[in-house]
Amino acid sequence: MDGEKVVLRVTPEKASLNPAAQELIEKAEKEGVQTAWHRYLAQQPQCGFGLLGICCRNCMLGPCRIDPFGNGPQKGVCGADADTIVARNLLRMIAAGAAAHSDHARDIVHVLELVAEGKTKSYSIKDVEKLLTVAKSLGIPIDGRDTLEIARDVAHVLAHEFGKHDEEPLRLLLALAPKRRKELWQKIGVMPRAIDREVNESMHRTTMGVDADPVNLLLHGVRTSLADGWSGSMMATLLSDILFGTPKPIEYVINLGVLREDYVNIVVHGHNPILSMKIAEVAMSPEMTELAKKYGAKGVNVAGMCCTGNEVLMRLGIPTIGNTLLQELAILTGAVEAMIVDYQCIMPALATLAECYHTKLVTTEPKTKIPGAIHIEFDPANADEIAKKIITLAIENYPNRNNARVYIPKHKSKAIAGFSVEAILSALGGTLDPLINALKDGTIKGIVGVVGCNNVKVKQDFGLITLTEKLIENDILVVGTGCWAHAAAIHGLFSKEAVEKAGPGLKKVCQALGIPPALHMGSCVDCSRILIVLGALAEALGVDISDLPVAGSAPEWFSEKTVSIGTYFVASGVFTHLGVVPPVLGSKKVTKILTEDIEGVLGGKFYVEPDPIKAAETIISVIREKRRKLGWPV
Ligand code: SF4
Ligand code: MSK
Repeated sequence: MDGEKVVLRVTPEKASLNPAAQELIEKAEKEGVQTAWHRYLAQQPQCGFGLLGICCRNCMLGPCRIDPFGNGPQKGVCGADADTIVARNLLRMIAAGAAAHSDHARDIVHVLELVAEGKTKSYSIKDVEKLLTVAKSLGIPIDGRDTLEIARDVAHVLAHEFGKHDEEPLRLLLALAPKRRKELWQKIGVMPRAIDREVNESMHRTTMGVDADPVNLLLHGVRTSLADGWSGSMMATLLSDILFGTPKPIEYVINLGVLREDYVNIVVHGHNPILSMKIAEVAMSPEMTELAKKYGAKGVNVAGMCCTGNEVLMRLGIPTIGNTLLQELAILTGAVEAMIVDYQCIMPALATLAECYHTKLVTTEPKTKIPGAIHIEFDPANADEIAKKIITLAIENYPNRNNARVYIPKHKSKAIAGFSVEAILSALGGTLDPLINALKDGTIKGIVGVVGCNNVKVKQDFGLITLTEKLIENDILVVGTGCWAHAAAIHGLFSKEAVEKAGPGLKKVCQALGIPPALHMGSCVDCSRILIVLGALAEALGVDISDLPVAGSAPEWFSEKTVSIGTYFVASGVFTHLGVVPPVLGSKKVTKILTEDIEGVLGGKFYVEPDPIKAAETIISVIREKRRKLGWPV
């Protein structure tokens, strides 16, 4: 592997809480194959300057670094100090995360436009009602108009949001964010004007010789993140619902045990449903089943991975492997004929790993090419043909499987997902009132949104599950997205039986509504659904989001996208926990702003705590305090 021998040993029980992952890490060690856990060990010790955020290579006067102990240089060649460097680096992380979510949204806007203009037959409008709601909120006339005409207007208005030049706030944000928040953002000058503009300005401000004021830099980080949460990610969610259907409660099966020995296994990995929904649909066609039989398999089995897995399971109940640290382990089973990827969270290591087995790694996006992978460009105007071509490649690869090297762990769990805002409302009988009443009388103490990722620095799923269990045990409803959702499903928290782990109040509500105590709201862009719920609760109660007994948490985050999510949560007034320390400790000033001062301005702040139990206890006390201030029983 990579010309490197595996000399570092990973203890499976310490690496992951997931027994299926443990079995495959052991297989990796036996077969001399590296995983992210091995490469993490090989990286030790990781760069202390990087961890503290005090290295800068934004120009070639540098690279520069600040001595954290005060014995060496305290300024870069240009004179930037630790505060400036840390704030600039953080802003670049936010911008990258916002860019990822929003570029994903741009691709979906493009498909809606193709559909509206009759330029693709591969996609259609699945949720007309949602299209009309979105059109109305954007001020687009709907009466007596053809659906496709309305769709075209929606696509054009939203496409304009990326690059518009005026100073007006983003229209989706104006339509959907609660009044008090909008007034606050206006007052402090962080209203986002155009999605690309805020990302672009982040890059401009952080290049050498522009913005050196940490507060000014961080405020632009807030503005950029708002362009993501209340517009870019929001757009991705709304348009995915319009094109592929708004999720409803649906059952599915999850964990590495969903791979099937006698089927052609295709894993869809990445983020955008445009590719994965089409692969899932075409793979289930009789034509593809017949072809698979010709090659000796019983059929084609599509399994989801990471957030695109969430997209397909939320709408089709497609079996799912799970979260991001399982991506290499899926190939390690020796039973995956093809892994088909679009973008984000795809480890370049997959290509080398695929070569060790018979797996074909197929990249499909011009912006995601990986040396060693097969590149078949996906074109939404021609989606069915391309999907067929990719699936055929996988089927033809089935005879190359080396059965002697196949090991599929048995572990899999049943789960229930599909809790869009509409599905939650429908479970509540069409109005938020039952939830509001349960919050007010203390049957449910609060709501926490848990998001994002696994990180090799944390035992896989341990932070996510420990925190979630502690919260539900204390009558706090947990909602969430992304890789948290996969962990919660694998460890049984999305099953009906999970109510037994909930406190008495939450248990009563969940039993009455027939829902689990932790709700799967979708992929990482679907954190926008959490914003909608929070906004609706605040408006209904006549308070600000920052007054609500709610919090956010990312116990095992790694991605720049999570930095953007965390920032728009805080900007929306939410107390937000991070379980992995962000690279800001090199500046006392920036650390203090983010974890203390910002609360006085935005009503939310960051709180960093690696121990999930301590984090849950703090979140519980924050929720208790918010309830006390509202005059609700604590
Ligand atoms: Fe060094 Fe300043 Fe250039 Fe950064 S921008 S590398 S601190 S000289
Ligand atoms: S896939 S961003 S590891 S949640 Fe959205 Fe999972 Fe985090 Fe990627």
